[in-house]
Amino acid sequence: MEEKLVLRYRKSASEMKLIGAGAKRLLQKNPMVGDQVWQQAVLPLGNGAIGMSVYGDVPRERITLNHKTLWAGGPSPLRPDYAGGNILKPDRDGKLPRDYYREIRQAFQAGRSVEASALCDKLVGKEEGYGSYLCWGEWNVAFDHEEKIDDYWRTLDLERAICNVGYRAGAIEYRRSYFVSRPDRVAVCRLQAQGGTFSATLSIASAQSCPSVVDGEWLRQNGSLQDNGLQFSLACVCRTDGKVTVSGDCLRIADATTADCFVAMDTDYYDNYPVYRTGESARQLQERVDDTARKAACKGYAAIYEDHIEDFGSIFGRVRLDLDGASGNRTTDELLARYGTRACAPAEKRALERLLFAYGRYLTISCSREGDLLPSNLQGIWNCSNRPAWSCDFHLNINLQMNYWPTYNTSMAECAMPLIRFIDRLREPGRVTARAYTGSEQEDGKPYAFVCHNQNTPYGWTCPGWSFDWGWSPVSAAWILHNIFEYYQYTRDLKILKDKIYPMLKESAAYFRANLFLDPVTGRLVSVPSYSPEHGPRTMGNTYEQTLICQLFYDCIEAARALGVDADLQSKLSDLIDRLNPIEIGQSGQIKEWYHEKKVGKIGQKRHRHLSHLLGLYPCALIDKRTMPSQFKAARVSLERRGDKSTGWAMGQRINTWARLGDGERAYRLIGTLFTRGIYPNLWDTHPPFQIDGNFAYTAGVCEMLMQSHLGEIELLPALPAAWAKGSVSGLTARGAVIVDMVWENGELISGNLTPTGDGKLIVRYAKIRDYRLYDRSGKETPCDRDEDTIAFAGQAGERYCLCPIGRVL
Ligand code: FUC
Repeated sequence: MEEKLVLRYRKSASEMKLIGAGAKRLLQKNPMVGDQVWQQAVLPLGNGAIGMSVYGDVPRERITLNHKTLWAGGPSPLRPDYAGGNILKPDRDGKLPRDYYREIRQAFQAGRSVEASALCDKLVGKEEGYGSYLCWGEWNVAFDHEEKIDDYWRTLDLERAICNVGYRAGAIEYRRSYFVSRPDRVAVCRLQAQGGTFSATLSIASAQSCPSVVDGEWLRQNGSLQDNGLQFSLACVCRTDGKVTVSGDCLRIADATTADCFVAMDTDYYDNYPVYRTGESARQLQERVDDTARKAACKGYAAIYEDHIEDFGSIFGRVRLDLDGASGNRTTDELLARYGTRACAPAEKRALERLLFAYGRYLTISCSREGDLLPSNLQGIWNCSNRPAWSCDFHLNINLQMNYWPTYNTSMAECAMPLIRFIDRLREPGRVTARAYTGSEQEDGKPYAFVCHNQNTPYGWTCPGWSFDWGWSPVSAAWILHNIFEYYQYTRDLKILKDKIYPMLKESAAYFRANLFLDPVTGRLVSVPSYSPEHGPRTMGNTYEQTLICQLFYDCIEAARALGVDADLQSKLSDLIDRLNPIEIGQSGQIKEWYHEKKVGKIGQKRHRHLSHLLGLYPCALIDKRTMPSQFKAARVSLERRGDKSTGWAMGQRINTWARLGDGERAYRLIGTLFTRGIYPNLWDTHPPFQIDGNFAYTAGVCEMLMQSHLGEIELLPALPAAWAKGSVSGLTARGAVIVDMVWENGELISGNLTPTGDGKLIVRYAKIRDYRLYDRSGKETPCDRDEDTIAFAGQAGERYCLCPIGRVL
C-alpha cells in the first residue's frame, strides 16, 4: 500500500537538530542566512496569498504569518519621483541611458570593446524604492500547562494541507491543527484538549510595529507601512466552548476543550500601474477583512475544513507517484539524515524522493493560486524577516522561471495564472524601461515594446538593477515568456493564448526586433551589450541571450500559427532566427558560452552555478538529440565541465538538464547531492539560505526523468535510473494536453496510458516500443505508424490509449 504523503517529526522546530556546524551561531554572523530554526524546521501552509509557518513549540506556540502583498518599496509620498528604478533624466553630461546604449553598441561594433564595456556601467537603475517583501508577524499561543510533556509529534499532511501538533502534558492530551483555506481566505487554528480543559493566551506580534487591539473575542491589527503607506489589516476571531476574555493586547482562552481561531488578513496592494493600490480607505479595508473573518467564524471549523480539503485535493490529487519506497516509520528528519549514509535502505531513499516530489507540488498549490495578484517569490510566500535575502523578490535570470517548472507537467496549470498576470502587468512599466534604455519607440515617440530585467518587485520595477553585472538582462522577459507560452503548450487553451499570451510574446519580440544589431566579427544579429549570468564578461551577444531571443521568436511564430494571424510577422521572425545562430561548439567540444570562447573554462568561472549557455537544451528545446546531435553531445561536455557541486537551485537545474540528456544515472546522482547538501529537515531547499526554487526544480526534474514531451513527441521513461527500477506514476501532463500514466518494473514499461484532451496526431517515443502494442479503452488495437523508437497515431479527445508489451494481457 502506498504510504501517506506526510512529513513527520518528533520534535518541535526549536528543538530540532539543525544542519551545518554551529547553525544557530551562523545567524548572528551573517544575517543573509536567515533565522536558522525558522528556515530549517518550520512547516509551511498557505492558500496562495496567506502563509503560515508553524514551529509547534511547547508550551508556547509560534507561527510566522505572511501575506504575499506585504511589500515595502514602490510609489510613496516619500518618493515622489519613483519610476520603477528607471533613470529618466539626463545626467551631468546631458545624456540619457539610451544615449549610452547607442554609444556602447557603436563602440562594440567598431571593435572598441574596452571602451564599450566601461560604458555599460551607465546602463543601471536607481536602488531607491526597490523595497522588500516583509514579514507580517508572529502568532503566539502560550499554554498554561507545565513545560514537561510526553509523546510529542508534529506532522504536515501534504494531501490535506494541514499541520498537526500533538503531545501529552500530565493527564491531558493536547492537539493543535492548522491550515489556510483558499475558499474562505482565512488561516485557521484549532486548539484542543482531551481528558481535561486548557487555558492559553493568544497574541499576535506585528513585525511592522503595529499594536493589537482586542475587543470581545476579536483581535485586530490595522496599520500602514512607514515606507510606502501600504495599508494592512488583520482580524482574528476566536470561538470556543470555554471562555474568551481580553487580557491587555491578548485574548485569553480559559477552561476550553476546543478553541477555533480564524485569521483574515490583507493589504490595499493592487497591481494597477502606477498607483499600485486598491484605493480603499483604511476603514474599507478593515471592514473587508473583518467581514472575511466573521463569515469564516459563522461557517465554522468543520465546514471550512471540508471545503479546504476538497479545494486543495482537487489539484494535489491529480498526480500520484510510487517509487516502491517505505520509510519504515522513520521521521522525515531521520530519513534525511540517513539518506547519505550506508545505513539508509534503498526503500527509505525512495520514500523520501517520493515525498520531496510531492512537496514541490504541495508548495506550488500553497503559494500560487489562480486569482492571486503576485506569483511566488524566492521563498514562495514564507518569510520571517524584514530583510530577507535578495529582498525575497522576483528574480528573472532563472529563479522565477524555476518556480514554475513543475507547474504544467505535474498538472497544476491554473497555479501559473498569477505568473501570467504579473508579467502582463509589467508591460506598462516595461515600456518605460524600453524607451529609457534603448529608445524602443515609434516615430511619434509612443512606446510599442516592453522589457524587464533581472530583478523585479510588485511595483513595476522593470529597470536594469543598480549594477550592470547582475542587473542588465533584457532576455529575462523572453525567458519568462517561454515559461508562460508553455501554459498554452500544455493546456491548448486558445483563449488565453489569444487574449493574454500572444500579445505579450509579440510585444517582447518587438523589443528584440528593434534591438538586434550586426556583429561584424561573427556576422550574427546580436543583442548588445550582453552579460552571461552572473559571470560576464560584457560582450556583443552571447549564447544565453541569443538562445532566449531565438526561443521567443519560435514561440511567437508557433502562437501566431495556432491563432492563424500575422503571417507577415511569422516570416520576418523566421528570417531573424536564421541570423541569430545561437549555438556554437568550441575547441574542447563544448557548447560555447561566448562566441569568442575557444577552450572551455578559459573565460568566466569554470564551475559557475548558472548553466546559461545550456538553456537551449533545457528548458528550451533548441538542442536535441533528434535535431542537433553534435550540439547535444557538446552539451554533455559543458555539463561535465561545469561540475555537480553547486547551490540548491543549481543542483535542481542540473537534474533537469541531465534528464534532457537522457542520462538518468547522472540525474539521479545529482538527486543524491541535493538530498545531502541542499535540503533542510523541513524539506525546504537551500541555496543557502532557504530558497524555494530548488524545491520546484527537483519536482520538475523527477517528472523530466519519467516523461518528456518537447518537439512534438511524448517520450516515456527517457531517463529512468536503476534505483527507480519499479514504480508508477499517474496524472502527469505532456505538451499537447495529454495526460500520461505509467507503470514500470525492472526498469521497463509495463503499461503507458495516454489520454489526450483534444483530437490530433500523437507521437510516442520509448526505447523498446517495437515490442509494444497500442490499445484503446475497449481493448481494441489502435493502428499506428511505426519508426525505430516511435509510434504515431491519430489521438481522439477523451479516449485512453494503452501501450502494452506484446503478449501482456490488458
Ligand atoms: C540568481 C542567482 C543567485 C541567487 C539569486 C536570488 O541571481 O545567481 O545565486 O539565487 O538569483
